[in-house]
Amino acid sequence: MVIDKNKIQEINKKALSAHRRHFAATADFLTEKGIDVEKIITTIQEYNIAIPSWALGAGGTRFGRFGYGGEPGNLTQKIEDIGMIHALTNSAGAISLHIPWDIPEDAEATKKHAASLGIVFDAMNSNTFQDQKGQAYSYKYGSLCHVDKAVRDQAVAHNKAVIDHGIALGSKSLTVWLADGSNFPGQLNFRRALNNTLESLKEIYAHLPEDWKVFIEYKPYEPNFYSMVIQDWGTSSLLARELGPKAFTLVDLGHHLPNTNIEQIVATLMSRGLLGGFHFNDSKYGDDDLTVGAIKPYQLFLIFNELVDGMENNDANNPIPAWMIDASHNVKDPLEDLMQSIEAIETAYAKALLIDRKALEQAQLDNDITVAQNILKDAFNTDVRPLLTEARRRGGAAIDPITAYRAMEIRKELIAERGVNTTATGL
Ligand code: PSV
Ligand code: MN
Repeated sequence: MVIDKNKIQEINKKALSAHRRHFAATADFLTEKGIDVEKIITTIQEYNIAIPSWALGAGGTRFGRFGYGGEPGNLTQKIEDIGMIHALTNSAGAISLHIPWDIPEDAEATKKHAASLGIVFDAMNSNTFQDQKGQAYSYKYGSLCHVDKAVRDQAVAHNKAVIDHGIALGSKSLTVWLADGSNFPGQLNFRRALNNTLESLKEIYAHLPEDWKVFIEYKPYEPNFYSMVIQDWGTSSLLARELGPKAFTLVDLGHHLPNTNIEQIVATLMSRGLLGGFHFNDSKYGDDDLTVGAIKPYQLFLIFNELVDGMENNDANNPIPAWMIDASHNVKDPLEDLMQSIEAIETAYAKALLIDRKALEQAQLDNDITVAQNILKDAFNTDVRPLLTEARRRGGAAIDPITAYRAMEIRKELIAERGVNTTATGL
């Protein structure tokens, strides 16, 4: 299913005059404060967030899964879904594939199809956390860290194959997340597990084309509950350093112990040129994978404060991070959920762009804590919705994506087209 862009314009008409008034008032207010409104709109208009191919269906927990109806049953339909999100938001022009969940049958045709909807291929994700049909060895006791070289070789070969799929699609990066670890003390020799992992990663790294990057994702627990081989950003960045200039750390917001200061991790990594990518989601307890901004929007804003600061003062030559949503939704329409996440990410980004950085620096140099704190609060408390709406409008997208999505009855059409019981691949 492809959205007729004229329909979006038709629906926009109803909301246009209210938006114009709201936007004019906001733009006046911000311009008076010395803010370059046009620059923020352009930045947001050009911003794209990759959608993971595994987030387009309903997620589940280990207790069960409730299908949503009309879920995409193959990669072509997943790309169509992202095309719709992109048409409505003008911000989802990239897809991130998980292999083997989404092996393209015909890479050239898949690439063409995606391009026709304005979508490029972002990071490729390998999967050595599940056993696949016909696989010679099991990953029950680990993959890249395994004590048996034959298992490690199999996992390395899989990662190389994922890179090859990515090359065919025009991707430029590989994300490696390992479930490797142990459930009980004594199960693993930590040093051996880490060394094996590094040696395996070196082989994968050697397979990367010149212009590719590898992102190493960390996670403190789950599915292993005593230790994870790559448990934190320290371990990840240490591995990246040992691998070479194409290796970076990837921060998934849900992969931290409660109350971790993620914004400080972001600043530290960027200051050393080691932040490669981001997986956005939100959480209250653990790796809850909730809609971005649903629980801790201020934390997200503080993270973007560091991202903007790091991008503007890029002494360490940190690449622009790869942005991706990595959320899951058991009870919400996945497409609506993803659009909510996009809105939350762009809201935090736009607010971070409002921060008066000169004044903040002065307050910091003066040790004026009250003023420093208020500068951040002032930006955070500003309503940036009209700027995001204007960015969407100028990009030909919807003034209000979810209202338009519902007005067009897209889910109903998807169910009619694909059926109620289709299941998208993923977790
Ligand atoms: C693991 O929790 C993770 O965040 C990794 O990025 C995986 O690729 C993804 O989730 C799988 O759903
Ligand atoms: Mn992730």
